[in-house]
Amino acid sequence: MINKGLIFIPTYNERENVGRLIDQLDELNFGFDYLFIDDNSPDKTGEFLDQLAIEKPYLFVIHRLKKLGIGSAHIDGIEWAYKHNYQILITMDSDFSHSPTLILELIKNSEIADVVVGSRFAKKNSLSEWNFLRKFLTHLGHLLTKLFFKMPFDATGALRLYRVDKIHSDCFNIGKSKGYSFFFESLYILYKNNYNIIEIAIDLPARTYGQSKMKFKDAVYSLYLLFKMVLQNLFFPSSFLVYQKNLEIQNSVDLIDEQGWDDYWAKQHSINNWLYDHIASLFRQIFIKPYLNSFIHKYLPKGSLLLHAGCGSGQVDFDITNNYAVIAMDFSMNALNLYRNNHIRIENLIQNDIRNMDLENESIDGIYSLGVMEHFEKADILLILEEFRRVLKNNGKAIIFWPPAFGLSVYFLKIWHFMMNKILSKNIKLHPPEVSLLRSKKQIIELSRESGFSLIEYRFGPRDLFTQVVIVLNKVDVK
Ligand SMILES: Nc1nc2c(ncn2[C@@H]2O[C@H](COP(=O)(O)OP(=O)(O)O)[C@@H](O)[C@H]2O)c(=O)[nH]1
Ligand SMILES: [Mg+2]
Repeated sequence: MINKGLIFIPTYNERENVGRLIDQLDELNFGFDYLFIDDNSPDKTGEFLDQLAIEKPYLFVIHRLKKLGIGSAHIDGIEWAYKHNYQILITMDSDFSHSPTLILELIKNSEIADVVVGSRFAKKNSLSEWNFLRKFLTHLGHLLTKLFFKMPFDATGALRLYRVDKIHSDCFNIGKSKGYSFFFESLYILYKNNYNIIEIAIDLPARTYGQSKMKFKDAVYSLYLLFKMVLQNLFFPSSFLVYQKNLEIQNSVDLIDEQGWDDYWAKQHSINNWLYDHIASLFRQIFIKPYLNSFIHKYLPKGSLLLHAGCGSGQVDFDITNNYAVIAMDFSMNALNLYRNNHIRIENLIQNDIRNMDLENESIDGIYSLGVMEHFEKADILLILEEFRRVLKNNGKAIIFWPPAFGLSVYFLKIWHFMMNKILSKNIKLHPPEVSLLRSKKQIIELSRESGFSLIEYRFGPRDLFTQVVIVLNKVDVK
């Protein structure tokens, strides 16, 4: 049951509107508190609100010294809602472009959603009173946020409901916007963090009194921020995540790191490897991630329990952790720390040698592993597959990405090493040695037979630019 709600409204020169708006809100009798943040409006909206507040103990007014922007007002309003432990927060404009009667519908939907947004695109002609330029900007904003963020919502409107009792408050601290771009930036962060967002259809009449505070420079900044966010998402996808700082890593103290993996993960951001890291990361985002997704979805039903064996920093399985219960396992604590920062849902984080895992027999539905096998000798690969077989349920799948000696990335790496070490005379080693690059399909058929798996798919193709062989093994009970 919701018993503590706040309606937040920013104001700048809205004296003609606020009195009537408050009357209408009072009439609807939601029993919510109201918070106004006024930026020292020259028309004395702030003083007028103070007068009303004398008789209305549920009306709060914050005065800021000067016009600091609509986004910054929303951020302050949201922070105030968290500080005063409201369960839900509704935000709207003061100019009657958001009808107070819509609030009821926002509240109705808050039972099933974390965020409810008013959408001007769900109905035809919802912007009929607006001028051409404004309609154009609104539609352009919608088109771009849909196209670049794959976010199907009206992301630039201010009529929203937030379940502050369910949303991590850091979601509102990592954005950069002070102005109108706050709306799409904040919604994208919520979307990326997997909060459940739903829309209600609204009409948006033009404001009653006064004029819009939106300036041309707001549109230009929004466009700039949008492209910046697209790039940021490609190169640093985790920067929008509010991660599970508190999730504990189950560690094994007696591991011996023969191959130097902890050092490898500690050095991730060293300056020498900077360019390589970014090219590799971009490649993983664009090619490997959707490729991996396609295999996982093909062979494993959503929601099943998966093991990511040798998870590293987990740059490619963000979508998977959101749709499956994933146990991430790695040798290196540094890798597991990075993994935790890159994901918002993780079933468990375990430091283990994948040749000897602390997991129950037949407890896992599927395993995936990328760029791991090539670092082990054949005897160890057999030990790994034996462990996979032990922990997988009958009919469980192991999906393995294994770079072959004839793959393009191997040539690329050779050239890179040559350039760095011979031409630039830098002594660079990008990762521990690859002792077992895959050689042939025959090798895999033999390996799966020796380890008691049946090979159900072997793929080498253009979708990842011929860099990985993907092997899908099925555990069949041979008893
Ligand atoms: N506190 C504060 N409120 C603002 C600021 N800019 C706009 N607003 C308020 O935000 C709401 C929406 O602004 P408006 O000018 O109607 O934007 P539009 O509807 O997008 O044209 C109104 O209630 C404004 O008074 C600002 O810099 N500070
Ligand atoms: Mg308006």
